[in-house]
Amino acid sequence: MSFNEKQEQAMRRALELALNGPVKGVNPRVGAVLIDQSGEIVAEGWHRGAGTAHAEVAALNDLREKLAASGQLPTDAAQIARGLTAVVTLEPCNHTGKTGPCALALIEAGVEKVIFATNDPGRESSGGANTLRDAGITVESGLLKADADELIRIWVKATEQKRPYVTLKYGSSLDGRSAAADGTSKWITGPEARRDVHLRRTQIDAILVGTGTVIADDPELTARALDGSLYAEQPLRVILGETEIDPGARIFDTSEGKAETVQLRTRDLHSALSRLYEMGVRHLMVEGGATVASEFARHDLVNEYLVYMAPKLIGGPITSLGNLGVATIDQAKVLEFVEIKQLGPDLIIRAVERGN
Ligand code: AOF
Ligand code: ZN
Repeated sequence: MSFNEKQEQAMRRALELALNGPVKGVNPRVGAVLIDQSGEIVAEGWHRGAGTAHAEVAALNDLREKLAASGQLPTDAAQIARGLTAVVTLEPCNHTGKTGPCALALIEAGVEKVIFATNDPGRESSGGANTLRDAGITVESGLLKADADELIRIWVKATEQKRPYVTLKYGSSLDGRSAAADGTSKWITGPEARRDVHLRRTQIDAILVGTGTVIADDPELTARALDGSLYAEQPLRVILGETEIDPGARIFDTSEGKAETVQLRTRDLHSALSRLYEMGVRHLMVEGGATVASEFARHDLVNEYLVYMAPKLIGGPITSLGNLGVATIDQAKVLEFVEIKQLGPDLIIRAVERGN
């Protein structure tokens, strides 16, 4: 295998390591490996979530432990990575946040070269590449960039837009209805779709519904298996709107590992999203009802539509979305499908606004 192929293999390993990190939270998933001059991996690390060591530091710690275990720790213990190359999925950070700057840690450890896949979009944290170059380290970027970008797609979008990435989720009949004329709507889609919704709830930071939905449906808004048992990962529950909610509502029940619930007493979606971002929410799932869902869509605050479509026809007046501010067909919101899959009898459709 050529040296270039070994570098690419090292980056693939770093991408794989990154997947060990949490899918949600304020920090991205990042993986790092250290390779020697023949391209062999000598140490590995990944970021385990906000407040813990960054991937590069985790890899340096791994190296230190391995050297110590084999009695090879150099006398100048600071320079443990002399001559090694760091292969990282994200540009090493340049700032002191909850942890120190990775660029500095790599410089101090004596690495010779740094290869990273994609840039850090954070305004404060970016600039690591330049710091490394200024210290005389060879820096290359762009190796397997597309894979690294896909891995942190949601986090990057949220960071750039300074508000949570919004997934708007709704269930719908083939003809775009969410309920029958009498308002009944339970189980339009089947158990496979329901299971999928609940699994996705474990992968997001927060789930939002309007006060109307809380009053009408008294939902629990937890992430549960089909047998009703709670998953370990639960999203923060968010109620949007000014109407007072009965403190006895199921959404306020925090027993048995159920998440906290907050009510944002505002109708201003921008301020609601800013507050959620400040609270650490990077991926928000908006689950209804139709009024809240339509408001998010109308204000172009939806990054991704997640539709569970049942092969049923309901007809009548109760549609999944209401007024979107589309007065004439030229104003229709044009989306593109990025995923279509059959789940039992139903379809799951993911769509994004073009260029979003
Ligand atoms: C890296 N390696 O493994 C990660 C990075 O508050 P802190 O100190 O944890 O810094 C968080 C920021 O650092 C985060 O917003 C992102 O820009 C970057 N994440 N950088 O060099 C890592 N997780
Ligand atoms: Zn860092």
